[in-house]
Amino acid sequence: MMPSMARELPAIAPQSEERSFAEDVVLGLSSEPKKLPCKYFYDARGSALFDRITELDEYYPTRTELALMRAHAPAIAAKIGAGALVVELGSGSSVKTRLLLDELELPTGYVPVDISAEHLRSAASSIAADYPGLEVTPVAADFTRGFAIPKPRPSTRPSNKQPPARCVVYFPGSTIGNFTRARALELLSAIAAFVGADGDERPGGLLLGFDLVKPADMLVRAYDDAQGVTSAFNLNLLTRINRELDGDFELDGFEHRAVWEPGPARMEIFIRSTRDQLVHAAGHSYRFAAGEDILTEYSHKYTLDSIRALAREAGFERSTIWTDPDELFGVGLFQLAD
Ligand code: SAH
Ligand code: AVI
Repeated sequence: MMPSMARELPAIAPQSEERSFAEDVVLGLSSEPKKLPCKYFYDARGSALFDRITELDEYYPTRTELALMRAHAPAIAAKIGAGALVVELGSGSSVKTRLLLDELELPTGYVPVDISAEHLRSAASSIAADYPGLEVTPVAADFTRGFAIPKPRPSTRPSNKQPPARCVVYFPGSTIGNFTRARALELLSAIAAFVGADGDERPGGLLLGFDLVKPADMLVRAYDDAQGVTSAFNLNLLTRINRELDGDFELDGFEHRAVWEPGPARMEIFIRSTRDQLVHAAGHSYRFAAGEDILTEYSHKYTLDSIRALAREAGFERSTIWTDPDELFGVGLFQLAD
């Protein structure tokens, strides 16, 4: 049960889907075609590899979103208003968050939420050290399964001692793209309910980073870089299965593959078996044919119209979107009606 003073983001996955890593691996590798949920990329090494991806020349999303935040954080903060409680989903290293916190007027607290517990703790400590007076409450959770957050302690609130004026969910990085449209709609609808909870002085909003549709060659380069960092990030999932689930994947029998699918407007990321082989993990065995794929990730790309339509369907009636001159990436502030 959630504590009485908590705000709760409900689970977007049905209870029946609350599976452990072992259960997801057995189910996914026994399916036809084989697949694994991308949230399992993020063990400590996976989070470190993702941070290296964000610095690659080919991976335009991070530097473009950072530039958008540098340019527009003052306008975003003015629209959000004073005394906001910032809840960040998939906070990772919390780098972009600093640009937002630097501009917000008297934020009531910062709640980074991430599945990668060790990485989260270190990013949260670093924010707490650099923003004295800001209450930082990390929550190590799978945000698709719902989680509760404590309300900030009265002593750290702005001097008027009022409860948070509004809750803002920050969801940067285009992590929304890793969900199918149906799941993205469920998640955004849950966020709309979360930020519009009763008792707030004014409804809050969602600050969302999303990646835009662009030519295939640029997309494929971003997900199949020359140094092989994205390949290492993808194949690390097999290393994690070997370590945590007593697996015997031979890494030299698998390769990374990144494909642009224009119909659903998404990158599809696979691990391909390069030979016929039998692999064991989590107490089961799995037969792979040469050329057989495991789907490990979708990364959906939006248009300005498609993201506005998704947000509207989720209940956000007002939207302000900022993009870079080349329209590579977008940052949108989606708000409920006053
Ligand atoms: N926000 C950062 C990191 C994006 S990478 C940025 O913009 O650069 C995606 C992040 O989401 C990772 O830190 C990963 O651990 C986290 N994540 C992925 N799926 C998650 C889930 N289901 N629940 C919680 N965190 C998740
Ligand atoms: C976290 N997520 C938004 C990244 C993306 O671009 O879809 C994960 C990633 N996968 C491969 N490279 C980066």
